[in-house]
Amino acid sequence: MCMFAAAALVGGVLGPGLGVGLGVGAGVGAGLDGGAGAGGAPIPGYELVWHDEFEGEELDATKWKPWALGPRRDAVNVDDAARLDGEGRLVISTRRAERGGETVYESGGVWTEGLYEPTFGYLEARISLQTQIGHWSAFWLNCSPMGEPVGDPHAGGVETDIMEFHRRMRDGTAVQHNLHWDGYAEAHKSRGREVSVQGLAEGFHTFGVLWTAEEYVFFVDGVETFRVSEKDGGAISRRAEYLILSLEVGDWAGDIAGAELPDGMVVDWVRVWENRE
Ligand SMILES: [Ca+2]
Repeated sequence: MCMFAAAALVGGVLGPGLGVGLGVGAGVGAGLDGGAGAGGAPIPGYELVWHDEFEGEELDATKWKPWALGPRRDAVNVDDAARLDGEGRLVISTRRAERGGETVYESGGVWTEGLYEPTFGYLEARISLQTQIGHWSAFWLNCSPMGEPVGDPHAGGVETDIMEFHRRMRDGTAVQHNLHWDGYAEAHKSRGREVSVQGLAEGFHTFGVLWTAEEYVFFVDGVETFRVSEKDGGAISRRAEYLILSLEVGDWAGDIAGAELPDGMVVDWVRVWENRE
């Protein structure tokens, strides 16, 4: 998740070069619980090549590692913010803690940097979202450094926010899909859409993206919600990118002081299919 999207959305004003194209949003019908289902290829010709069902007691260190430990926005990321619940799910939480007599917020996430970095595919996660204001959840792809060289997103990569959500998105009834490219400085560009999702607050939903050399197609609960290509003014990464599941604390999501904590997101699985045809 990029700070520019937060700034642009909070202020309601897009700064120079911040072409966040938030559409009016497609309505998504009643979700199919489980989305793409248990390992079935959602796209003809695609095969499941990587997945984590989050079974067991310990996070699989061959697939994931703690994301961005240390100060991050208005929180401190700690490794135990992300843990398995022993019932087949990854739980990522934000909590209050006292450090040196001051209230701090501990949060975090996991990523696959250096462990698994696909180029193209269909990527999907089944997630139950957080309920409180003040922090946002995300399932996203990125690379580092993103945007080098500027002007060549094929090589420089695209931050691909498959799902971002906080309680201030249409009072907690919508999520966003966002793309960011050409880095995070003056050359930064973005495209995105906010989409309403029926029953978003209840239970699990699947969030996916079909990433090809030509376009990104986003899905919620198996229903296409946003499609963007270079012809639409978007950008496409053609380089390896890592997966991230994260919570972040910041004003974009409202004032965390008003949140009942701990609170967070629950991830049932992450699955990646590749085109083997
Ligand atoms: Ca699971």
